[in-house]
Amino acid sequence: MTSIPQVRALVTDIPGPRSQEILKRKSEAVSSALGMAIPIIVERAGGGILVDVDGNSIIDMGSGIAVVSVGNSADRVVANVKAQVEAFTHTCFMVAPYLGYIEVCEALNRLTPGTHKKKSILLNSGAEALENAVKIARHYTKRQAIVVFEHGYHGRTNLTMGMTAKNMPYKEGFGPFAPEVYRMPMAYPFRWEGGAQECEKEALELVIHKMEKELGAKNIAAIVIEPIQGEGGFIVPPKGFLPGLSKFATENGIVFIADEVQTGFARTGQMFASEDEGVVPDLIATAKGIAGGLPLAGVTGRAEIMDSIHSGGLGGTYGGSPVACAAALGAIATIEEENLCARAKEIGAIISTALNAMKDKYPIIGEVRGRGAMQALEFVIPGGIEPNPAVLTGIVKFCQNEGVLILTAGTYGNVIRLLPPLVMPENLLREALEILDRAIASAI
Ligand code: PLZ
Repeated sequence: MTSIPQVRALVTDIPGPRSQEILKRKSEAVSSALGMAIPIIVERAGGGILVDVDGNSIIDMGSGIAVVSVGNSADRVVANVKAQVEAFTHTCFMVAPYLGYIEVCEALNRLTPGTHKKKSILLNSGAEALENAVKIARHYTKRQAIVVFEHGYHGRTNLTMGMTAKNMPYKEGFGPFAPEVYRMPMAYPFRWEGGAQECEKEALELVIHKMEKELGAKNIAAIVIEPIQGEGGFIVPPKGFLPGLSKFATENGIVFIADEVQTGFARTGQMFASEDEGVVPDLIATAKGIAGGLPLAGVTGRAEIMDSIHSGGLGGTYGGSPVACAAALGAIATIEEENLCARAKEIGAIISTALNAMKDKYPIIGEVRGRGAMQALEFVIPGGIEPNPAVLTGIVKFCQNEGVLILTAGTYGNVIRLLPPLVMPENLLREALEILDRAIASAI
Protein backbone atom coordinates (compact mmCIF):
# COMPACT_ATOMS: atom_id res chain seq x y z
CA MET A 1 0.00 0.00 0.00
CA THR A 2 0.91 3.63 -0.35
CA SER A 3 3.18 5.14 2.28
CA ILE A 4 0.93 8.20 2.46
CA PRO A 5 -1.19 8.14 5.63
CA GLN A 6 -4.85 7.75 4.70
CA VAL A 7 -6.07 10.61 6.85
CA ARG A 8 -7.47 14.04 6.07
CA ALA A 9 -5.29 16.72 7.67
CA LEU A 10 -5.21 20.47 7.12
CA VAL A 11 -2.23 22.49 8.30
CA THR A 12 -3.00 25.72 6.38
CA ASP A 13 -5.94 27.34 4.66
CA ILE A 14 -6.65 26.14 1.11
CA PRO A 15 -4.69 27.28 -0.82
CA GLY A 16 -1.76 27.49 1.57
CA PRO A 17 1.10 29.98 1.12
CA ARG A 18 3.35 27.69 -0.97
CA SER A 19 0.48 26.69 -3.25
CA GLN A 20 -0.44 30.35 -3.65
CA GLU A 21 3.11 31.22 -4.62
CA ILE A 22 3.27 28.48 -7.25
CA LEU A 23 -0.23 29.27 -8.51
CA LYS A 24 1.06 32.77 -9.27
CA ARG A 25 3.74 31.20 -11.46
CA LYS A 26 1.01 29.08 -13.06
CA SER A 27 -0.89 32.22 -14.07
CA GLU A 28 2.30 33.65 -15.56
CA ALA A 29 3.42 30.53 -17.41
CA VAL A 30 0.34 28.47 -18.25
CA SER A 31 -2.44 29.50 -20.60
CA SER A 32 -5.47 30.79 -18.76
CA ALA A 33 -7.59 28.52 -20.98
CA LEU A 34 -7.05 25.64 -18.56
CA GLY A 35 -9.51 25.36 -15.70
CA MET A 36 -8.69 24.14 -12.18
CA ALA A 37 -11.01 22.23 -9.87
CA ILE A 38 -9.05 22.91 -6.65
CA PRO A 39 -6.49 25.68 -6.06
CA ILE A 40 -3.63 23.61 -4.68
CA ILE A 41 -0.32 22.35 -5.99
CA VAL A 42 0.00 18.61 -5.50
CA GLU A 43 3.27 17.19 -4.22
CA ARG A 44 2.42 13.54 -3.62
CA ALA A 45 -0.64 11.33 -3.80
CA GLY A 46 -1.53 7.81 -2.78
CA GLY A 47 -4.66 5.74 -2.16
CA GLY A 48 -7.45 8.27 -1.60
CA ILE A 49 -5.28 11.19 -0.47
CA LEU A 50 -3.65 14.13 -2.26
CA VAL A 51 -0.89 15.91 -0.35
CA ASP A 52 -0.20 19.50 -1.39
CA VAL A 53 3.03 21.49 -1.16
CA ASP A 54 1.89 23.03 2.13
CA GLY A 55 1.45 19.59 3.69
CA ASN A 56 -2.35 19.47 3.56
CA SER A 57 -3.84 15.99 3.06
CA ILE A 58 -7.00 16.18 0.98
CA ILE A 59 -9.56 13.45 0.36
CA ASP A 60 -9.73 12.79 -3.38
CA MET A 61 -13.32 12.23 -4.49
CA GLY A 62 -12.49 12.70 -8.18
CA SER A 63 -9.64 10.27 -9.03
CA GLY A 64 -8.32 12.78 -11.58
CA ILE A 65 -11.68 12.36 -13.42
CA ALA A 66 -12.12 8.60 -12.96
CA VAL A 67 -8.52 7.73 -13.78
CA VAL A 68 -6.75 6.53 -10.64
CA SER A 69 -9.38 3.95 -9.75
CA VAL A 70 -6.62 1.70 -8.36
CA GLY A 71 -5.35 4.63 -6.28
CA ASN A 72 -2.56 7.07 -7.01
CA SER A 73 0.86 5.46 -7.40
CA ALA A 74 -0.62 1.99 -6.91
CA ASP A 75 2.07 -0.56 -6.01
CA ARG A 76 1.82 -2.75 -9.11
CA VAL A 77 1.64 0.27 -11.39
CA VAL A 78 4.75 1.81 -9.85
CA ALA A 79 6.73 -1.44 -9.92
CA ASN A 80 5.84 -2.20 -13.54
CA VAL A 81 6.58 1.33 -14.71
CA LYS A 82 9.97 1.39 -12.94
CA ALA A 83 10.98 -1.90 -14.51
CA GLN A 84 9.82 -0.80 -17.96
CA VAL A 85 11.55 2.58 -17.85
CA GLU A 86 14.78 0.80 -17.04
CA ALA A 87 14.31 -1.74 -19.83
CA PHE A 88 13.33 0.68 -22.63
CA THR A 89 11.12 3.75 -22.94
CA HIS A 90 10.02 3.78 -26.57
CA THR A 91 10.39 2.02 -29.88
CA CYS A 92 7.04 2.90 -31.50
CA PHE A 93 4.94 -0.25 -31.70
CA MET A 94 4.63 0.12 -35.49
CA VAL A 95 8.41 0.27 -35.82
CA ALA A 96 9.49 -2.47 -33.43
CA PRO A 97 6.75 -4.24 -31.43
CA TYR A 98 6.98 -5.29 -27.78
CA LEU A 99 5.13 -7.71 -25.52
CA GLY A 100 3.42 -5.20 -23.19
CA TYR A 101 1.25 -3.78 -25.97
CA ILE A 102 0.15 -7.25 -27.00
CA GLU A 103 -0.61 -8.23 -23.40
CA VAL A 104 -2.79 -5.14 -22.89
CA CYS A 105 -4.70 -5.98 -26.09
CA GLU A 106 -5.13 -9.56 -24.86
CA ALA A 107 -6.47 -8.24 -21.57
CA LEU A 108 -8.89 -5.87 -23.34
CA ASN A 109 -10.10 -8.65 -25.63
CA ARG A 110 -10.67 -10.89 -22.62
CA LEU A 111 -12.28 -8.31 -20.30
CA THR A 112 -14.63 -6.42 -22.65
CA PRO A 113 -18.19 -7.74 -23.09
CA GLY A 114 -18.89 -10.64 -25.48
CA THR A 115 -17.27 -13.98 -26.17
CA HIS A 116 -16.73 -13.38 -29.90
CA LYS A 117 -13.25 -13.03 -31.41
CA LYS A 118 -11.95 -9.55 -30.61
CA LYS A 119 -8.95 -7.42 -31.51
CA SER A 120 -7.65 -4.11 -30.15
CA ILE A 121 -5.49 -1.09 -30.88
CA LEU A 122 -3.95 1.25 -28.31
CA LEU A 123 -3.86 5.03 -28.33
CA ASN A 124 -3.01 7.93 -26.04
CA SER A 125 -6.28 9.50 -24.96
CA GLY A 126 -10.00 8.98 -24.79
CA ALA A 127 -10.60 11.42 -27.62
CA GLU A 128 -8.12 9.58 -29.81
CA ALA A 129 -9.89 6.30 -29.06
CA LEU A 130 -13.21 7.80 -30.15
CA GLU A 131 -11.64 9.26 -33.30
CA ASN A 132 -10.29 5.85 -34.20
CA ALA A 133 -13.52 4.03 -33.39
CA VAL A 134 -15.34 6.35 -35.80
CA LYS A 135 -12.67 5.91 -38.48
CA ILE A 136 -12.94 2.15 -38.17
CA ALA A 137 -16.75 2.15 -38.27
CA ARG A 138 -16.86 4.39 -41.36
CA HIS A 139 -14.27 2.36 -43.19
CA TYR A 140 -15.97 -0.94 -42.30
CA THR A 141 -19.52 0.13 -43.19
CA LYS A 142 -18.59 2.46 -46.07
CA ARG A 143 -21.16 4.83 -44.55
CA GLN A 144 -20.70 8.29 -43.08
CA ALA A 145 -23.35 9.30 -40.57
CA ILE A 146 -22.43 9.16 -36.89
CA VAL A 147 -25.19 9.22 -34.28
CA VAL A 148 -24.43 10.76 -30.89
CA PHE A 149 -26.62 11.98 -28.03
CA GLU A 150 -27.61 15.12 -26.19
CA HIS A 151 -25.50 15.62 -23.04
CA GLY A 152 -22.81 13.31 -24.49
CA TYR A 153 -19.09 13.98 -24.10
CA HIS A 154 -16.46 12.39 -26.30
CA GLY A 155 -13.41 14.69 -26.24
CA ARG A 156 -11.82 17.92 -27.40
CA THR A 157 -10.29 17.08 -30.81
CA ASN A 158 -12.13 18.45 -33.82
CA LEU A 159 -14.22 15.36 -34.52
CA THR A 160 -14.92 14.57 -30.86
CA MET A 161 -15.77 18.23 -30.12
CA GLY A 162 -18.39 17.95 -32.79
CA MET A 163 -19.64 14.74 -31.15
CA THR A 164 -19.73 16.40 -27.72
CA ALA A 165 -23.03 18.07 -26.91
CA LYS A 166 -22.17 20.98 -24.64
CA ASN A 167 -21.06 24.26 -26.20
CA MET A 168 -19.51 26.08 -23.21
CA PRO A 169 -16.68 25.55 -22.52
CA TYR A 170 -15.84 22.79 -24.98
CA LYS A 171 -16.89 24.14 -28.39
CA GLU A 172 -17.43 27.89 -28.19
CA GLY A 173 -15.51 29.56 -31.01
CA PHE A 174 -13.68 26.37 -32.01
CA GLY A 175 -15.72 25.49 -35.10
CA PRO A 176 -16.23 24.58 -37.85
CA PHE A 177 -16.90 21.03 -36.72
CA ALA A 178 -16.73 17.84 -38.75
CA PRO A 179 -19.78 17.00 -40.84
CA GLU A 180 -22.06 13.95 -40.66
CA VAL A 181 -22.45 13.98 -36.88
CA TYR A 182 -26.10 13.82 -35.76
CA ARG A 183 -27.29 14.36 -32.20
CA MET A 184 -30.29 12.46 -30.92
CA PRO A 185 -32.41 13.12 -27.82
CA MET A 186 -31.00 11.40 -24.74
CA ALA A 187 -33.10 9.23 -22.50
CA TYR A 188 -32.68 11.45 -19.43
CA PRO A 189 -35.36 10.23 -17.04
CA PHE A 190 -35.19 13.17 -14.61
CA ARG A 191 -35.75 15.74 -17.38
CA TRP A 192 -37.99 13.79 -19.77
CA GLU A 193 -41.26 15.55 -20.43
CA GLY A 194 -43.84 13.47 -18.58
CA GLY A 195 -41.26 11.93 -16.24
CA ALA A 196 -39.14 8.84 -15.88
CA GLN A 197 -41.82 6.30 -16.78
CA GLU A 198 -42.65 8.09 -20.01
CA CYS A 199 -38.94 8.27 -20.75
CA GLU A 200 -38.65 4.50 -20.45
CA LYS A 201 -41.64 4.08 -22.77
CA GLU A 202 -40.87 6.78 -25.33
CA ALA A 203 -37.15 7.52 -25.64
CA LEU A 204 -36.00 4.49 -27.60
CA GLU A 205 -38.92 4.69 -30.00
CA LEU A 206 -38.32 8.41 -30.59
CA VAL A 207 -34.61 7.96 -31.30
CA ILE A 208 -35.23 5.06 -33.67
CA HIS A 209 -37.93 7.05 -35.42
CA LYS A 210 -35.55 9.98 -35.92
CA MET A 211 -32.71 7.77 -37.14
CA GLU A 212 -34.99 6.11 -39.67
CA LYS A 213 -36.79 9.22 -40.88
CA GLU A 214 -34.13 11.92 -40.62
CA LEU A 215 -30.97 9.98 -41.47
CA GLY A 216 -32.04 6.70 -43.02
CA ALA A 217 -30.72 3.66 -41.17
CA LYS A 218 -28.68 2.56 -44.15
CA ASN A 219 -26.62 5.77 -44.04
CA ILE A 220 -25.56 5.36 -40.41
CA ALA A 221 -22.03 4.10 -39.83
CA ALA A 222 -22.13 4.13 -36.05
CA ILE A 223 -24.17 4.89 -32.95
CA VAL A 224 -21.83 6.21 -30.25
CA ILE A 225 -23.03 6.38 -26.65
CA GLU A 226 -21.70 6.44 -23.11
CA PRO A 227 -23.62 3.74 -21.16
CA ILE A 228 -23.79 6.30 -18.34
CA GLN A 229 -23.02 9.83 -19.48
CA GLY A 230 -20.09 11.24 -17.53
CA GLU A 231 -19.46 14.94 -18.14
CA GLY A 232 -23.17 15.26 -18.99
CA GLY A 233 -24.02 14.63 -15.34
CA PHE A 234 -24.03 10.86 -14.73
CA ILE A 235 -27.20 10.38 -16.72
CA VAL A 236 -28.34 6.77 -16.48
CA PRO A 237 -30.71 5.84 -19.31
CA PRO A 238 -33.76 3.74 -18.39
CA LYS A 239 -33.56 -0.02 -18.69
CA GLY A 240 -33.94 -1.18 -22.25
CA PHE A 241 -32.58 1.95 -23.94
CA LEU A 242 -29.05 0.67 -24.56
CA PRO A 243 -30.10 -2.88 -25.51
CA GLY A 244 -32.71 -1.37 -27.86
CA LEU A 245 -30.14 0.83 -29.60
CA SER A 246 -27.70 -2.06 -29.85
CA LYS A 247 -30.40 -4.28 -31.37
CA PHE A 248 -31.38 -1.58 -33.87
CA ALA A 249 -27.71 -1.21 -34.82
CA THR A 250 -27.28 -4.94 -35.39
CA GLU A 251 -30.45 -5.19 -37.47
CA ASN A 252 -29.32 -2.32 -39.69
CA GLY A 253 -25.63 -3.03 -40.17
CA ILE A 254 -24.66 -0.11 -37.91
CA VAL A 255 -21.59 -0.34 -35.69
CA PHE A 256 -22.61 0.11 -32.03
CA ILE A 257 -19.80 1.92 -30.19
CA ALA A 258 -19.80 2.13 -26.40
CA ASP A 259 -17.74 5.03 -25.08
CA GLU A 260 -16.63 3.48 -21.78
CA VAL A 261 -13.82 5.97 -21.27
CA GLN A 262 -15.31 7.14 -17.96
CA THR A 263 -17.49 4.15 -17.01
CA GLY A 264 -14.92 1.43 -17.73
CA PHE A 265 -12.55 -0.60 -15.59
CA ALA A 266 -14.70 -1.46 -12.58
CA ARG A 267 -15.96 2.09 -11.99
CA THR A 268 -19.65 1.13 -12.04
CA GLY A 269 -19.29 -2.23 -10.30
CA GLN A 270 -18.78 -4.27 -13.46
CA MET A 271 -15.62 -4.25 -15.51
CA PHE A 272 -17.69 -2.31 -18.09
CA ALA A 273 -21.04 -0.60 -17.61
CA SER A 274 -22.46 -2.19 -20.79
CA GLU A 275 -22.51 -5.50 -18.91
CA ASP A 276 -25.31 -4.40 -16.60
CA GLU A 277 -27.87 -4.91 -19.33
CA GLY A 278 -25.97 -7.57 -21.24
CA VAL A 279 -25.10 -5.15 -24.05
CA VAL A 280 -22.27 -6.36 -26.29
CA PRO A 281 -20.88 -3.38 -28.21
CA ASP A 282 -19.33 -3.94 -31.63
CA LEU A 283 -16.55 -1.54 -30.64
CA ILE A 284 -15.68 -0.25 -27.20
CA ALA A 285 -13.53 2.80 -26.47
CA THR A 286 -11.56 2.73 -23.23
CA ALA A 287 -9.07 5.04 -21.49
CA LYS A 288 -8.83 6.71 -18.05
CA GLY A 289 -8.99 3.83 -15.51
CA ILE A 290 -7.06 1.49 -17.80
CA ALA A 291 -3.56 2.50 -16.72
CA GLY A 292 -3.57 3.93 -13.19
CA GLY A 293 -2.78 7.45 -14.38
CA LEU A 294 -0.51 6.94 -17.37
CA PRO A 295 -1.93 8.09 -20.70
CA LEU A 296 -3.38 5.12 -22.53
CA ALA A 297 -6.56 4.36 -24.44
CA GLY A 298 -7.91 1.52 -26.52
CA VAL A 299 -10.41 0.50 -29.13
CA THR A 300 -11.52 -3.11 -28.86
CA GLY A 301 -13.99 -4.80 -31.13
CA ARG A 302 -15.14 -7.58 -33.36
CA ALA A 303 -12.14 -9.01 -35.15
CA GLU A 304 -13.79 -8.72 -38.57
CA ILE A 305 -14.34 -5.00 -38.02
CA MET A 306 -10.91 -4.31 -36.51
CA ASP A 307 -9.19 -6.28 -39.28
CA SER A 308 -11.15 -4.64 -42.10
CA ILE A 309 -8.72 -1.70 -42.23
CA HIS A 310 -5.79 -1.83 -44.66
CA SER A 311 -2.33 -2.36 -43.17
CA GLY A 312 -0.91 0.96 -41.96
CA GLY A 313 -4.39 2.51 -41.79
CA LEU A 314 -4.28 3.03 -38.02
CA GLY A 315 -1.47 4.01 -35.67
CA GLY A 316 0.46 6.87 -34.09
CA THR A 317 3.93 7.50 -32.66
CA TYR A 318 3.14 7.02 -28.99
CA GLY A 319 -0.08 4.97 -28.93
CA GLY A 320 0.39 2.08 -26.50
CA SER A 321 3.68 3.38 -25.16
CA PRO A 322 5.60 0.61 -23.39
CA VAL A 323 5.54 2.59 -20.14
CA ALA A 324 1.76 3.14 -20.30
CA CYS A 325 1.26 -0.54 -21.18
CA ALA A 326 3.34 -1.63 -18.18
CA ALA A 327 1.19 0.63 -16.01
CA ALA A 328 -1.99 -0.80 -17.52
CA LEU A 329 -0.93 -4.37 -16.81
CA GLY A 330 -0.32 -3.32 -13.19
CA ALA A 331 -3.66 -1.53 -12.97
CA ILE A 332 -5.61 -4.40 -14.54
CA ALA A 333 -3.94 -6.95 -12.22
CA THR A 334 -4.86 -4.72 -9.27
CA ILE A 335 -8.50 -4.45 -10.38
CA GLU A 336 -8.79 -8.22 -10.80
CA GLU A 337 -6.76 -9.41 -7.82
CA GLU A 338 -8.25 -6.91 -5.39
CA ASN A 339 -11.73 -7.49 -6.76
CA LEU A 340 -12.36 -3.79 -7.29
CA CYS A 341 -15.62 -4.44 -9.14
CA ALA A 342 -17.14 -5.71 -5.90
CA ARG A 343 -15.53 -2.82 -4.05
CA ALA A 344 -17.08 -0.32 -6.49
CA LYS A 345 -20.51 -1.77 -5.65
CA GLU A 346 -19.85 -1.44 -1.91
CA ILE A 347 -18.66 2.14 -2.35
CA GLY A 348 -21.75 2.83 -4.46
CA ALA A 349 -24.03 1.53 -1.71
CA ILE A 350 -22.34 3.69 0.93
CA ILE A 351 -22.45 6.81 -1.26
CA SER A 352 -26.00 6.42 -2.51
CA THR A 353 -27.33 5.78 1.00
CA ALA A 354 -25.65 8.96 2.20
CA LEU A 355 -26.75 11.00 -0.82
CA ASN A 356 -30.35 9.82 -0.54
CA ALA A 357 -30.37 10.86 3.12
CA MET A 358 -29.18 14.31 1.97
CA LYS A 359 -31.94 14.42 -0.65
CA ASP A 360 -34.53 13.82 2.07
CA LYS A 361 -33.17 16.80 4.00
CA TYR A 362 -32.39 19.32 1.28
CA PRO A 363 -35.05 20.25 -1.30
CA ILE A 364 -32.35 21.71 -3.59
CA ILE A 365 -31.39 18.13 -4.44
CA GLY A 366 -33.57 17.02 -7.34
CA GLU A 367 -32.10 13.60 -7.95
CA VAL A 368 -29.48 11.12 -6.72
CA ARG A 369 -28.26 8.83 -9.47
CA GLY A 370 -25.39 6.75 -10.72
CA ARG A 371 -24.04 3.25 -10.45
CA GLY A 372 -21.26 1.84 -8.32
CA ALA A 373 -18.52 4.33 -7.52
CA MET A 374 -19.97 6.81 -10.00
CA GLN A 375 -22.69 8.72 -8.13
CA ALA A 376 -24.10 12.20 -8.53
CA LEU A 377 -26.45 14.80 -7.10
CA GLU A 378 -28.44 17.06 -9.42
CA PHE A 379 -29.33 20.43 -7.86
CA VAL A 380 -32.60 22.23 -8.65
CA ILE A 381 -34.67 25.19 -7.54
CA PRO A 382 -36.83 23.55 -4.82
CA GLY A 383 -40.20 22.26 -5.95
CA GLY A 384 -39.36 21.67 -9.62
CA ILE A 385 -36.61 20.65 -11.99
CA GLU A 386 -35.22 24.06 -12.87
CA PRO A 387 -31.42 23.70 -12.71
CA ASN A 388 -29.72 25.36 -9.76
CA PRO A 389 -26.04 25.72 -10.70
CA ALA A 390 -25.59 28.75 -8.38
CA VAL A 391 -25.40 26.64 -5.21
CA LEU A 392 -22.48 24.56 -6.48
CA THR A 393 -19.79 27.21 -6.03
CA GLY A 394 -20.40 27.45 -2.29
CA ILE A 395 -20.67 23.68 -1.83
CA VAL A 396 -17.44 22.98 -3.71
CA LYS A 397 -15.61 25.76 -1.83
CA PHE A 398 -16.86 24.51 1.54
CA CYS A 399 -15.59 21.01 0.74
CA GLN A 400 -12.22 22.36 -0.41
CA ASN A 401 -11.82 24.42 2.77
CA GLU A 402 -12.45 21.23 4.73
CA GLY A 403 -9.95 19.24 2.67
CA VAL A 404 -12.25 17.37 0.29
CA LEU A 405 -11.92 17.52 -3.49
CA ILE A 406 -15.21 17.07 -5.39
CA LEU A 407 -15.99 17.54 -9.08
CA THR A 408 -18.95 19.06 -10.85
CA ALA A 409 -20.60 18.08 -14.15
CA GLY A 410 -23.77 18.46 -16.16
CA THR A 411 -25.05 20.31 -19.19
CA TYR A 412 -26.57 22.85 -16.79
CA GLY A 413 -23.53 22.89 -14.50
CA ASN A 414 -25.76 21.77 -11.62
CA VAL A 415 -24.39 18.31 -10.81
CA ILE A 416 -21.89 17.21 -8.18
CA ARG A 417 -20.27 13.92 -9.11
CA LEU A 418 -18.35 11.58 -6.89
CA LEU A 419 -15.68 9.32 -8.39
CA PRO A 420 -13.47 8.16 -5.51
CA PRO A 421 -10.56 5.82 -6.07
CA LEU A 422 -11.83 2.27 -5.56
CA VAL A 423 -9.18 1.71 -2.90
CA MET A 424 -10.49 4.58 -0.77
CA PRO A 425 -10.62 3.49 2.90
CA GLU A 426 -14.20 3.46 4.17
CA ASN A 427 -13.58 5.94 6.99
CA LEU A 428 -12.26 8.52 4.52
CA LEU A 429 -15.23 7.97 2.23
CA ARG A 430 -17.68 8.46 5.10
CA GLU A 431 -15.79 11.53 6.28
CA ALA A 432 -15.96 13.09 2.81
CA LEU A 433 -19.71 12.39 2.62
CA GLU A 434 -20.27 13.91 6.04
CA ILE A 435 -18.43 17.06 4.92
CA LEU A 436 -20.45 17.19 1.69
CA ASP A 437 -23.62 17.00 3.81
CA ARG A 438 -22.46 19.97 5.89
CA ALA A 439 -21.47 21.83 2.72
CA ILE A 440 -24.99 21.48 1.30
CA ALA A 441 -26.54 22.49 4.64
CA SER A 442 -24.42 25.64 4.55
CA ALA A 443 -25.55 26.46 1.01
CA ILE A 444 -29.24 26.83 1.83
N1 PLZ B 1 -15.26 10.04 -23.53
C1 PLZ B 1 -16.92 9.48 -21.84
O1 PLZ B 1 -15.40 11.13 -20.11
C2 PLZ B 1 -12.98 12.49 -20.89
C3 PLZ B 1 -12.75 15.36 -19.81
C4 PLZ B 1 -12.00 16.37 -19.08
P1 PLZ B 1 -9.61 12.29 -23.04
N2 PLZ B 1 -13.65 13.09 -19.81
C5 PLZ B 1 -12.90 14.09 -19.05
C6 PLZ B 1 -11.90 17.65 -19.86
O2 PLZ B 1 -12.55 18.63 -19.47
O3 PLZ B 1 -11.18 17.65 -20.87
C7 PLZ B 1 -13.78 11.62 -21.81
C8 PLZ B 1 -14.96 10.97 -21.37
C9 PLZ B 1 -15.67 10.19 -22.28
C10 PLZ B 1 -14.13 10.63 -23.97
C11 PLZ B 1 -13.37 11.42 -23.13
C12 PLZ B 1 -12.13 12.04 -23.68
O4 PLZ B 1 -11.00 11.50 -23.05
O5 PLZ B 1 -8.63 11.28 -22.50
O6 PLZ B 1 -9.80 13.49 -22.16
O7 PLZ B 1 -9.32 12.66 -24.45
